Formats: sequence, structure tokens, C-alpha cells
Amino acid sequence: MRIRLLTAAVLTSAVVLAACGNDDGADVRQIGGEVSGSQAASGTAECTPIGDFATADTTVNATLDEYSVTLDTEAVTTGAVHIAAENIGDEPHEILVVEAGSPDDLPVGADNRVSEDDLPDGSLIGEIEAFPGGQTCDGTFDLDPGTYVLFCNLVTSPGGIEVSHFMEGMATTLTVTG
Ligand SMILES: [Cu+2]
Repeated sequence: MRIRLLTAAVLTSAVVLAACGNDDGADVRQIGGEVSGSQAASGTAECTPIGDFATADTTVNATLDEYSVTLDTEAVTTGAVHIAAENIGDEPHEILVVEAGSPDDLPVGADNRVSEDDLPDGSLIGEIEAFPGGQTCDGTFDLDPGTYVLFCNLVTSPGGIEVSHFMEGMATTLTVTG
């Protein structure tokens, strides 16, 4: 799954590079940067549900807005955890699930995004990819006991100024107990 996503990202990067030439924004992930090239080209990333929430052991409701992630619970028991995400904002948002003690533990790159390549091996559990404001999306992830950071790693340019959603505080923690 990651290999396929990485391939899509590389293809998308090629499209972005081709479109922007040597523009200094070429290395900033654009909206839809991790979906297929055709979707990215249209600028619209739709919800792609992850996993099957019908078989989940528990549900966490997550509300996404500019720029926050709010959960309806701080802790769940281990198992298949359904994250039911509602984007009540205007911008697209996503949720990455990383095993880490707090948002401060995540490595941030020069582009003000969490550097997914620099995360400890195996700590990136999965993600609900970017989906538009006013919509919902579901992701189900098998979570072992531990602490997880749920965050949005998009950089957008509302009003022409780049905003790192993570750096603006779009992150929270979820504790999974045994
Ligand atoms: Cu966001």
C-alpha cells in the first residue's frame, strides 16, 4: 500500500514539476498531492475510505477545522479503531496516525511539514488522505496499546500565504489502552 502511494506521489511530483518548472513552490505538496495524478490535476481530492469500519471495535469521532483536530474521546481500548472524520472547515484536511508521545516529538522539515521519511520505522500507522471541507471520511486502523498523534500534514495557501496546518496546531493525541 505504501509503495503504491509513494509511486503516486512521485508521479504527482512529476506533474507538479512539469506544471511549475523551477518555481520555488515545486517542492511543496499541493492539495491532493497524494492522490492520483488525474485527481491532483483537477485540484479536487475526494474521500477515500480506509479499511472497513463495519468491523471496527470502537469509533472515535474526529472534527477537523482550520486548524484543529478535536476528538470526542482521549482514550480507547486496543483493536480496530474507526476514526470517523468530519471536516467542518472550508479547506481540505487529512489525518495521519503516527505512534508518538506528543506532536512535539514529530520531526518537522524545512517545508514546515512533518517529515514522514524521518519518522521512526513502523510509527506511521496510516492516514485518511485529504478530503474537502463540508464532507466526512472514514479510516479504520489496528492500534496497539500506546500513544498516537493524529494530525494534518497539508500545506495550503489560503489568501496566497502558505500555511502549515500542523504548525498551526492541527494535531492531537489519542491514547490506546490494553
Ligand atoms: Cu489540514
